[in-house]
Amino acid sequence: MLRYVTTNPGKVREAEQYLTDGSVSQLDFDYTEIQADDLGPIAARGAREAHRHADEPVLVDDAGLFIEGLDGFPGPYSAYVEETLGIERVHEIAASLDDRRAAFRCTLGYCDGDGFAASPDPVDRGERDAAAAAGPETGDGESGDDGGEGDEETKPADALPVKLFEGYVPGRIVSPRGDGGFGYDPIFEHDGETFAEMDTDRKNAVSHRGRALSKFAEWYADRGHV
Ligand code: ITT
Ligand code: NA
Repeated sequence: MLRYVTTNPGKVREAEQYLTDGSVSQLDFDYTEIQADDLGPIAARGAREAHRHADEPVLVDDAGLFIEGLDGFPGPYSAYVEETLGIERVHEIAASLDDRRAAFRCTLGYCDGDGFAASPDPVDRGERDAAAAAGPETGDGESGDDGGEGDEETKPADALPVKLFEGYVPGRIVSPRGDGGFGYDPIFEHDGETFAEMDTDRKNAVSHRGRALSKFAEWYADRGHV
């Protein structure tokens, strides 16, 4: 059973469209989010931790809002900033900027504890695409995320490979509109609509999470999973 690891029910609603075969279920587990500039190392560490916790194949989902005029802030700190400042304040800050362009990014981290051994063909097209999209953090022997903190470093499980899948969507920060979605959706406009004005299908068709999930779903199916 594949576990989609998140504490966020909004993410689950979106992921359900891609993980529909009945062999996937949410694991409500709050893995440690290490401090890092990129989402990749956070997702990789989280995937290993969640796999150790669940002892099942896991998919973690780390996302963030990156505002151009703030050099990418809040980025990996998006959850903390949403809790502390709130999205209205984030909008106010962005409204004072000349450049209100922003992007959502999502990084999925998959870890099954056996190096993806289920695959009949380890170098299939999906894996190459994901590797190209996810850059040097991707794939077997993924490294660079371990800053040397904590005793987990020395456990063999830390060498577990994690496969990363990334999704990105450009947009701009606007005053809040709409009541769908979750998180920063009301202040993120793409193609004239905020994400909170879109239903789940429409958001998935263009969103960071939708793109990452469709890459994952293609790769997962290519490896012989239903
Ligand atoms: P988990 O870590 O348990 O999955 P979370 O909500 O803390 O849940 P993240 O750390 O990935 O998830 O979220 C970072 C922040 O970005 C958080 O404030 C979310 O509400 C927000 N966020 C993530 N995806 C989003 C989306 O598609 N639309 C709007 N906001 C989003
Ligand atoms: Na989180």
